[in-house]
Amino acid sequence: MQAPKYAKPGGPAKTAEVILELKLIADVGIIGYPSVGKSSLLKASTNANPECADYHFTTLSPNLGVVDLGDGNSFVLADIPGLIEGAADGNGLGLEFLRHIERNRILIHVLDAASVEGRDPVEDFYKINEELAKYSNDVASIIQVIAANKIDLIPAEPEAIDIDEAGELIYAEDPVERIRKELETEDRKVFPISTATGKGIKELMSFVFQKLNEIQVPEKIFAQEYDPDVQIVNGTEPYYVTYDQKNDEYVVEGPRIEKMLGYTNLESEKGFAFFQKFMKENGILDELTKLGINDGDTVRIYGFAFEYYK
Ligand SMILES: Nc1nc2c(ncn2[C@@H]2O[C@H](COP(=O)(O)OP(=O)(O)OP(=O)(O)O)[C@@H](O)[C@H]2O)c(=O)[nH]1
Ligand SMILES: [Mg+2]
Repeated sequence: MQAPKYAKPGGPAKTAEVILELKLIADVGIIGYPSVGKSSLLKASTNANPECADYHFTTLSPNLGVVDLGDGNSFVLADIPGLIEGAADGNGLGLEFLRHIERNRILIHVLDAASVEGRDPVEDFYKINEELAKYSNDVASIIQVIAANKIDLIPAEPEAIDIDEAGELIYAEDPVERIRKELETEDRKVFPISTATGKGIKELMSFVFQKLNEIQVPEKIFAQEYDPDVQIVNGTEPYYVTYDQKNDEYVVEGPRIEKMLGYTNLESEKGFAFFQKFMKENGILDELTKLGINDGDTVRIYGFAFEYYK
């Protein structure tokens, strides 16, 4: 037979106003300037169907998809809204969505290698990383893999951009080569891709998957941000700790204590443990010590009497 092991005696209702903040949990996040093709990459590599369009901030909230590499190998990929210079100060959509990538183990940083909008992808890379660093060191230190996107728009033949004094044509450096030269390191690989043709995506995702398996990330334990017991019970209402000479008892009373008793079943182990924590955190034990309490003395809390032991 099952019987409840823990019950509270009931007391005045408690109310609390809470704001819940959703944090997506994905293994890998896609970041980058607006319109570089982040959503297109999610679409091309997963079953997700996010909106993709040639205007900035098409994506207004994060999208998730599963990259399935076959043989049961898969990982979760999140595409987040575009970031721009000054995002840390609220420019564009700000950094509001970066909380979603806090728990990512790898970030795919998408660059527009074809400079469709005239920006320099290498500069974009540095600018966005600056914003990440302003947001948090943790996010800035997540491993990044660079996806040099839109390679279908890079002319196959090198483009003549100038002519030198001897009348020889000067050719533009291949943008992918330039990105490699400027940004590739041993820990930061560059993958030329096209979400339009699908080129390079498989290689990128296989690498990311392999990297995910390689990196030994210490299990991140996130601090509890909100403890309803502490928030609600450790209130600001007064309590009083006095010594009652006539009965040789220490008396603890007041609205804060009454409220706590309403929530706590002192006869259960869990309830009693909570009660002890409450006594300590609210400074009641300190007050008793100040009054000179000794081991074995009696503490009366409304209908309950306890023997005090340090
Ligand atoms: N030719 C070509 N166009 C691409 C490629 N990848 C993306 N695009 C186009 O670029 C535009 C922007 O793509 P999105 O995927 O919406 O870009 P995003 O980075 O998600 O943009 P935001 O959500 O606004 O930050 C769309 O018109 C895409 O069709 C590519 O590899 N080649
Ligand atoms: Mg998008």
